[in-house]
Amino acid sequence: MKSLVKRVSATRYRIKKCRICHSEDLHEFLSLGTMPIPNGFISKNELSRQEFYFPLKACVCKKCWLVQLTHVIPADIMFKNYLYIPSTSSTVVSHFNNFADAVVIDFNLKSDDLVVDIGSNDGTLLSAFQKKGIKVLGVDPAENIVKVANKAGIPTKCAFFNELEAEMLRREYGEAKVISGTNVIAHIDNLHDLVLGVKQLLSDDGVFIMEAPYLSDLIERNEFDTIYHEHLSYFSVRPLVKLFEMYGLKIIDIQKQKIHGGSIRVFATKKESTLNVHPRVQKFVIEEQAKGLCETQTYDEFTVRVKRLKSDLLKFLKSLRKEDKSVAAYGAAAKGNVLLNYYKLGTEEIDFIVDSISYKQGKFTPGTHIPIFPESQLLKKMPDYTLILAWNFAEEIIEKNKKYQDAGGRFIIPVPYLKVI
Ligand code: DWN
Repeated sequence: MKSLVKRVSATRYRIKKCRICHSEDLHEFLSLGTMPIPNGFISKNELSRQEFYFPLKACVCKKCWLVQLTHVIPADIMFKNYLYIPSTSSTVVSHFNNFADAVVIDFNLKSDDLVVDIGSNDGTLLSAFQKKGIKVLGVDPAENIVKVANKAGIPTKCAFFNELEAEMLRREYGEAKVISGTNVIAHIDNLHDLVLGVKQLLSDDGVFIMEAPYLSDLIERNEFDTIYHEHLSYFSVRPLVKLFEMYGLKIIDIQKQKIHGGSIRVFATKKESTLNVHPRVQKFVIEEQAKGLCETQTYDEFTVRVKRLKSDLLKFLKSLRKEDKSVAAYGAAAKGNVLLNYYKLGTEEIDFIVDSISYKQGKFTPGTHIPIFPESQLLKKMPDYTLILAWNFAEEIIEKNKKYQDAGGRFIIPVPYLKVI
């Protein structure tokens, strides 16, 4: 039977230089093989169609120490019909409410101040600001989700944010007191165009606040499955300092966040801003050096741990099969699809996945073709074990599935280490 897998050649979309400092001295340290776009869930009638597999590898720039993917898949392939809605998770909603509370107080926002959110998705973060009487504007390229946001009363422009777009937004809406970007900056290839756009739109006393998974946590907690085609960059502080300085911006504060397996919230202003630089900014840079984030060995050792994590889980699942135990999964997350494809886990090993997002229910996982059902099916089908693919929400998921555990069901957590509870 003709293979349904269409592997895109390894030379296509390969980068030649670092996206921040343009050095060609890139050290490749991790290969997760080739796999479909991790948010590319497929419907039943697409199961017999060819799927494109793209290389998934990571490298580190030996000049500015930015970790980045070796291949950049064009944004229009990735984001046209994007299936990620943050508002389904109470963890995310409360995280964004706290974000807005803190920013309104810390930067003394007034009702005529404008907050612009880059990659605003369904407007979950902006609605938290809007509820406080702050003017908001979203910018997001995913047509399907922009419709949802506008319908919910969050003014949102369907566009990619860059310098040209920023200039048009400034002309139409005026300068922004706050520009935010949560889990989106890592998705942007041309970071120089992004920073120029921020500079274009931000008021002189304004602040740019970006939040992204933190490289230090990713490496320390073996979070290999957060490395996927959407996430082009994996940030530590050092390369961000360099990027902002190129365009007359300065980092004034950095705050650690627990969300998504460990993130950093970075605050940057124009260098003329009177806002003080918090001493902990320098502390982050020093700590990153001490943790070896500027040494290639750190990344090679990470890959050794990732391979061990894979063999541990595969051995465990094999032992469960020998005992005739049934196994399902929880959370059809993009990271979950990375793990399933890298581990080559399909319907032989995983019977089904349950997920809270209605868009995903009734669909199948890309590459591995595992059916996705509503969460209620977990108790109905009662698999002996359930692999939590959305391990970043393990607490919330386990909390709401006490009945499954009381009935004898057990959860498997795959990251940072294999754990069965
Ligand atoms: O950067 C990104 C991160 C922040 O979120 C985006 N590129 C895409 C996305 O990554 P993801 O797909 O790994 O998302 P999550 O939010 O980590 O995955 C959660 C999945 O789990 C969602 O499909 C919803 C589902 N879920 C569930 O079924 N029950 C989540 C919770 C909390 C639940 O209780």
